[in-house]
Amino acid sequence: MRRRGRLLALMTGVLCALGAVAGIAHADNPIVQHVYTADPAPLVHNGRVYLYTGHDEDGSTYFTMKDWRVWSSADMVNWTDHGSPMSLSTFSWAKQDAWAGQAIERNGKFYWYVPMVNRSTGRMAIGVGVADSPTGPFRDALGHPLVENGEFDPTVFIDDNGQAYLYWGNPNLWYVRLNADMISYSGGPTQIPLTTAGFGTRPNGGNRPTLFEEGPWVYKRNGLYYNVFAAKCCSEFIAYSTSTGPTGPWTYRGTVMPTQGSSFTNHPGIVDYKGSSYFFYHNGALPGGGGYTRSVAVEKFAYNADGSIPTITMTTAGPPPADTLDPFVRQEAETINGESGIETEPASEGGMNIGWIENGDSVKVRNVAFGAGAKSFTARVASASSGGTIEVRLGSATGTVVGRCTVPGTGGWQTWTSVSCPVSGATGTQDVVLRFTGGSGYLFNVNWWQFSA
Ligand code: FUB
Repeated sequence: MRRRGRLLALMTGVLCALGAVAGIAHADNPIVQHVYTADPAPLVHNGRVYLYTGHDEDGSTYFTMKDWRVWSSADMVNWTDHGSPMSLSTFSWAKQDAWAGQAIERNGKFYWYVPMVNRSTGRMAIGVGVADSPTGPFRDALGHPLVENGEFDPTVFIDDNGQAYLYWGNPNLWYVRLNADMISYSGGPTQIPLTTAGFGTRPNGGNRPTLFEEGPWVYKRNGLYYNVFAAKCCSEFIAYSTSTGPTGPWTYRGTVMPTQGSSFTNHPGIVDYKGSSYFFYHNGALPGGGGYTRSVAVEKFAYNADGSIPTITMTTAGPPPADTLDPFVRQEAETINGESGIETEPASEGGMNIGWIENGDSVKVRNVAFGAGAKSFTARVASASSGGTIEVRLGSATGTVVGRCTVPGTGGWQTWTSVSCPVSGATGTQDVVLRFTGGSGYLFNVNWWQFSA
């Protein structure tokens, strides 16, 4: 993951072109800026949205994907990096291609359905990881594929009566009825007829007459079943169909997101969260980005009165904050709205920390509710070098400095200590930038931070 030199150089070029100052991007999309992400699958659980993604390797020239990633947010603008709790190595039978999946909760367990190439057959198969927490760690629930027919892109859905369904497919579209244990099924895989009435007409379709390509996302809202999918190839756009039942017949309803965004694939994920609806997708918007180096993004939208989905276009601004961020409770340093130059890694104290910090790097968090004001700032830090300084700035990386904390050398990159410094002038609701300064080379790591009132 230490691709910072290359990405930072690219980032610098783009930021200069945008006229940005001090190296931090003022856009909320893509959601994640320090690694490439693809194939978003959001899940709302206990008041938080968890986002399950794939991970495109740096410099990839194919869908070279070895692990999956988890992110979460309470406000849709600041996203916490939970690292990689599931990878190809979780599945002893998997050879390659950690492609698009989806996670769901049932009875306190989290089931993550993912496609991979089965090393003994050479075909795409769908496995299921299981965990006791939405952030894992996930283990192989079965020790073998749940289902295998050479097709991929599983989406999972539990109907109101408790019947769960797994759908997947490219070039066809399949489903099975999952049993209540979520790791077995009744009956066999069943093909959903791909009719042009159900899935639209592909121009010059040949042996793929309908628009359905891959990436189905099936859910139910106000009694209507939705199947949102990647349409046509290539480049793809996002389209949808609806039905009065979970297995059809489907009626084609049109475009959700037109072809846009420097990636020839796209992939949908939809949730309702804190009273609004959100559409997740991917594009090639990061520096160095493209069809094999993609990034996940999100837009807020509202259903039309008849339940139809409006046409949604990609933005760099993303959605407005769905909530404020509380600075008076511990916040993970890897909870990020925007960054410049940092990477993340597992922290010895648990969770992740930010690292590979050099002079001038920064992390931004949005919509921080200071209220009447903060008096001090504490950060959990570690440094195998001689440390540096954390500047606490308001608004941007060139904004007013309201606090300055000195970070000492601690004798190791995972040898943690807490440092505190006074803060003055941080009141109301503000964006906050932690800007890191010091000498040359890597300065220090940060695990978490917190203000006191
Ligand atoms: O990420 C690999 C593949 O690209 C996914 O499985 C498809 O949906 C497409 O996004």
